[in-house]
Amino acid sequence: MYADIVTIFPDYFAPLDLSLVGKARRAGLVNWQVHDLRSWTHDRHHTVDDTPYGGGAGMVMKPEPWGEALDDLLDRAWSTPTLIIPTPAGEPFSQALAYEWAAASHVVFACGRYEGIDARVAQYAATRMPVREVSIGDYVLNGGEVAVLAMMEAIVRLVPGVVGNPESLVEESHAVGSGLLEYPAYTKPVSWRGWDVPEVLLSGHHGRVEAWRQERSRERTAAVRPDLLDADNA
Ligand code: 6GU
Repeated sequence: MYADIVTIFPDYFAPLDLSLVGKARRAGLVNWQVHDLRSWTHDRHHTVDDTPYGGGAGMVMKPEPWGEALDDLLDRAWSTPTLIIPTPAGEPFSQALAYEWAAASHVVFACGRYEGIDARVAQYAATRMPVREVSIGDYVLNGGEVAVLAMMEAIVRLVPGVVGNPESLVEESHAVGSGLLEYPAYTKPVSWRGWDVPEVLLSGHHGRVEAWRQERSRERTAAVRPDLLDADNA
């Protein structure tokens, strides 16, 4: 999995070199390059935005630097990448998309700022590569950078070899596949500040443990995400 990340704030992506994701890069399992959109401008002030046609508040990112950036990245690519445009107006990002892009050889993230990127950029891009506009939730961020950090973490941990014990992904994908939220976890000590670890987890009885965990998953899902029960039923 190789990613090009285009942004006007390259510094946002320094934390990708930390922890599991940074380790995966150093191990050669994934790689990415961060590009400053302003390197595709030609004016003295490296202008990337302008006022919106039709009026309204805020600024819109100009199409020209984006067009040149995409052309350059496509010229350098050995195969056709997927363009991912983070926007609160996009389709929901999901574990399924994370799996899809973890298996992709090349993705390009286009981080918009202000009120977004001139809509013709996505139209042009779609003539040259698959384009996905995606949102990470129903709230508004100032730009796509933080969304790309979240998506990169979700994607990279699914690249084969990145997570040490693939069993943990299997368990998790069961949780995702079942459409239920994760059950609560406990570790030592068995008694802490008057709260005890649920007896069943100490029983060593695998079947009872599984049944208890599934009950807790259903309970939690019903409490905070009833939409998931409706969607999946059971
Ligand atoms: Cl992907 N971008 C921005 N700017 N805001 C968001 C988002 C993305 N997802 C949720 N809010």
